[in-house]
Amino acid sequence: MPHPHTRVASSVRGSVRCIDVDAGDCAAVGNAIEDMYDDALDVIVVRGAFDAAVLAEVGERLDRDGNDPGWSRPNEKMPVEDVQLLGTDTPATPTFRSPRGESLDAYLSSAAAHASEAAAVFNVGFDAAHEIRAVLARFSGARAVEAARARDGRGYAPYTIRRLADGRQIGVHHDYHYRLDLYRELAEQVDTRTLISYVATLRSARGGGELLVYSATSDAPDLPKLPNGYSYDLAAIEARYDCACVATDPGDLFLLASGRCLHRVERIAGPPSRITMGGFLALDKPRERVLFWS
Ligand SMILES: O=C(O)CCC(=O)C(=O)O
Repeated sequence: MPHPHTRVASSVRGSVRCIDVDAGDCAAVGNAIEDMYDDALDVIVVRGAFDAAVLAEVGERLDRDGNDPGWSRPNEKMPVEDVQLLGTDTPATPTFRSPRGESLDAYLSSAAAHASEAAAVFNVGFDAAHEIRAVLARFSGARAVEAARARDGRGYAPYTIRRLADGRQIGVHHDYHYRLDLYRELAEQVDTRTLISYVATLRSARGGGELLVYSATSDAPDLPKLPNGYSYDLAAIEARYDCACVATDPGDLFLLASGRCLHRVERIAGPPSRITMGGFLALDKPRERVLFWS
């Protein structure tokens, strides 16, 4: 039974279940995270989830020429995917520098070393990790929301800030990352049926930058691949599957069942850059808490 707010896009094969709500009108979607886990919902877009003026001011400042607050570039080898990051130089995903991800120890050390760079972009009085926790709690079904911690107490990066400048994109992929070494402790703590991305916008691109979500899921046996046997064949995926297109403004948030749904970010055309802050979240195994990291 579709959720009452669900807009089901027209379907070639399957459909992307996407809800678009205003932050002031979220009461009916308070259990969205569990709905995503239960494969009843793929995307929720929340308009005005964060203070738009606060995030837009940071986005504008980060996009000024000559402002380098310490961006790391783990995909530098692949110019079209050259995302800039604050908050770690060792993200919790495969990168072109490290296609299998780094070790858990390298990930945790990087999160500790780079945390202050991300926090420092916000003015005093805006604690981004705290704000993210409060916003995610509105969709957690009254579960506690906590930043993930390793067994030895070290913290995972709660969020990263990401900049996609002119000509950059995020290619089609999904985020079922539990097999990576850096997930070995998280995989023991969380319900590994899926993984959810959370992304808030600080600055929108004028050309490109939309999130495109496909009805193609990571467990489908016959997803079209290129002859290299590794990369998805985007043209074939677009021909065969339904797609939902999500455009966001500063302050908007989306949650995406990214462990399951193939998705990508459209290539940026010209300035301004697209700047976001985000990461992943999951239910813990007893489904009592939500843990988030980036
Ligand atoms: O930046 C985005 O909109 C999407 C990021 C992404 O691909 C992900 O969270 O898996």
